[in-house]
Amino acid sequence: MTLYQPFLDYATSYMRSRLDLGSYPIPEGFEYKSAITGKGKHQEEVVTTSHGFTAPKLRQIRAAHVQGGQSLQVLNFVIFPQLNYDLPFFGADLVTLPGGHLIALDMQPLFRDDPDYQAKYTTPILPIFQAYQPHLPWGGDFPEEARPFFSPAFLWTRPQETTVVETHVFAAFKDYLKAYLDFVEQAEPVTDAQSLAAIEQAQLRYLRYRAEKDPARGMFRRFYGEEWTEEYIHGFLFDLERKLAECSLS
Ligand code: DBV
Repeated sequence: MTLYQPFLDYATSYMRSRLDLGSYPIPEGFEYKSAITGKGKHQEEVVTTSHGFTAPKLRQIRAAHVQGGQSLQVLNFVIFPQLNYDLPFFGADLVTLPGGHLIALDMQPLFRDDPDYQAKYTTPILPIFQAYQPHLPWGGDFPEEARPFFSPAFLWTRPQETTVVETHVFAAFKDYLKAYLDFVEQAEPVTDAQSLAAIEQAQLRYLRYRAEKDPARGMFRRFYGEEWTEEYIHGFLFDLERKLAECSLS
């Protein structure tokens, strides 16, 4: 069993218990990808698997799971709501590298600086965030340009110990996911044209930033090559622009 498999298993069965889950198409060649890295006795197989779902109100629920031995484990898990809901994104970036663990967990806001939006989608999460702060302190160094995409309840931490990931991080992950599905349950469709346009712009802003700055790009290119990586990023991980283009063609 690898470090983040229990997170993925939990999320899948928990979502199944609360949502009417359908499957989200994964383009050919991306469901399972393997490569051998390193030389001699340092050789290691790196496997990336992809997982995708949809649900009412949620356009794409997707995970990328990278397993490359003890010192390379990644679970990147994001939920993209339908464009007629003002829901935040659920974003989890759980990363284990030779230097240690790097954990990002948040309900990423569409409108970071709008007080009504904060009151609706951040204030209810703050008690959960605060409960974990003593165990999961601020991780330091963080790209300034990424700040607009995170809420004040952003859990960003770099635990040294794997047991911290298995206990506190796992518990926080469960609490955030539960709170997110509570938001989903309560969400009402947005119908006025101006709000719909603002949501689409905010989703595109987020998506373009993530596709452009994907911190995994270097790693994926090394393992699987440039062509596979770019297609993976734009055709699966952050695919909204492609999907919008397909709609307007058909
Ligand atoms: N990050 C992704 C995807 C990944 C992934 C799709 C499938 O968005 C993995 C894989 N994240 C990943 C890896 C690293 C990070 C780091 C492999 C380590 C990169 C390295 O050190 O080589 C949050 N993830 C990070 C970092 C941040 C995040 C801030 C540190 C990067 C740095 O220091 O420059 N999650 C990440 C982020 C957003 C987000 C920037 C922006 C909206 O949601």
